[in-house]
Amino acid sequence: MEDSKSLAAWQKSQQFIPGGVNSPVRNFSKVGSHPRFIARGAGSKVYDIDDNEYIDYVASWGPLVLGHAHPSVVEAVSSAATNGTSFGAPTTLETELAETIVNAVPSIEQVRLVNSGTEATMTAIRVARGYTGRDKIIKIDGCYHGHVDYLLAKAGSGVATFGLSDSGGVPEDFARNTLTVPFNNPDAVRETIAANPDEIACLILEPIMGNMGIIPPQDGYLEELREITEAHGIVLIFDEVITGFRVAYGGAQSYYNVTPDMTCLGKIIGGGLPVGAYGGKRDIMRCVAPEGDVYQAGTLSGNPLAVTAGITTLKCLAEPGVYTQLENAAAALADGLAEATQRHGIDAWHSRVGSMLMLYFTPETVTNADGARTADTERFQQYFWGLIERGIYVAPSQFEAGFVSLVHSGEDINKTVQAATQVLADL
Ligand code: KE4
Repeated sequence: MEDSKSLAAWQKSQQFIPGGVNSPVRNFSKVGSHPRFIARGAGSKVYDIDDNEYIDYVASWGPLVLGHAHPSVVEAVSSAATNGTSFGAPTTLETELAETIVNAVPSIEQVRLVNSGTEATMTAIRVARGYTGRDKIIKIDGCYHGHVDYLLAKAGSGVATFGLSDSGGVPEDFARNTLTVPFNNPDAVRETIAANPDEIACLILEPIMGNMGIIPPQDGYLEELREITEAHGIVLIFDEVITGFRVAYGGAQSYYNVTPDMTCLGKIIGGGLPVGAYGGKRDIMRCVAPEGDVYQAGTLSGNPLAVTAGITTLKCLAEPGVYTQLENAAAALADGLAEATQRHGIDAWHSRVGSMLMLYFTPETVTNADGARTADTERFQQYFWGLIERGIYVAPSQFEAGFVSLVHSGEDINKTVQAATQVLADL
């Protein structure tokens, strides 16, 4: 496959940007080569600067549930830009997006817009600490909540991909208040609380882990976390940056019918432009400045272009039948991959919730991060390159998720299954 232009672009970008990329997961070093530089996207496809076409399942790591360059989003953002790009003053667009989120997400009575998922999770924890007056937090081994100093302990996504147990540059003292427990283990949460009575401000988790592949909650797990945290006055925070508007219009909390105290959002609510959000019960959000004393701010928070992309995207997702369409397309892909691994006797664990899925090269059952870590990443590397060579673009890491969009056609799915079947036959 021709990739000389991407190679040259990467050699140049490394002169000016660490690792040649603005986010580590985009670097292909863990799959043994250089990244493809993307020229454009259209629908379910992306095209690199060597003019190779790929069916895209990275979807910019989740936001592009409508596919690339959706006409409604492009038109709305282009039109908004003619009115100016930023004012540093309130606009009715922000209220419109906030109202849409409040009406969609069960736990959110008030919401603050920020610029990224990291800002959302960082601030939600600050609010929980301000609301409870407590310092310690519980996170789940393998969950990734952005590059917040005290949340990089045992994180997923790029931290797991690059085998970093946590991150350099984070003083021990910063991580001291972060307690980590395994996913799908409510007793570990009970034990941690018992060992730290009245000291824990919040428990933050991805209700469906999407940064160690895809790991769903086992039956009753989220309900137990809700009970335990309620009983101890601990703020339960669902990090729905990936799952929000992805697995259901109301996110994982409506999919599983469990209501947290606070929710973090990102990705889809920006429609591919930078938007994050944190929200929750009014009596908690009352802590946020200028009403309360918990400070959070942002020059471009609620940016009119980004908010316009988000509003337009959520309007499309509110249409009837959208999540059934996503479910059917993703199920067809998952069934095809499962049949292919079975046919070729490949040890694999398949995981999917709605339109997010992952194939793990392991004979084990994956119910937590340790299960995900049993996966054969060498084999994943071969699988990844086999797919790239056949025009299928998946995340360059076993510890990420695959995303199906509303514009992945039956032909796309069939082509993907055929390509994967050929690759798996050669593994
Ligand atoms: P951002 O700061 O990257 O917008 O969001 C951080 C974040 C928070 N919470 C969850 C559950 C997330 O998945 C993320 C970011 N996800 C990664 C990929 N899994 C973003 C990709 C990247 O780091 O470039």
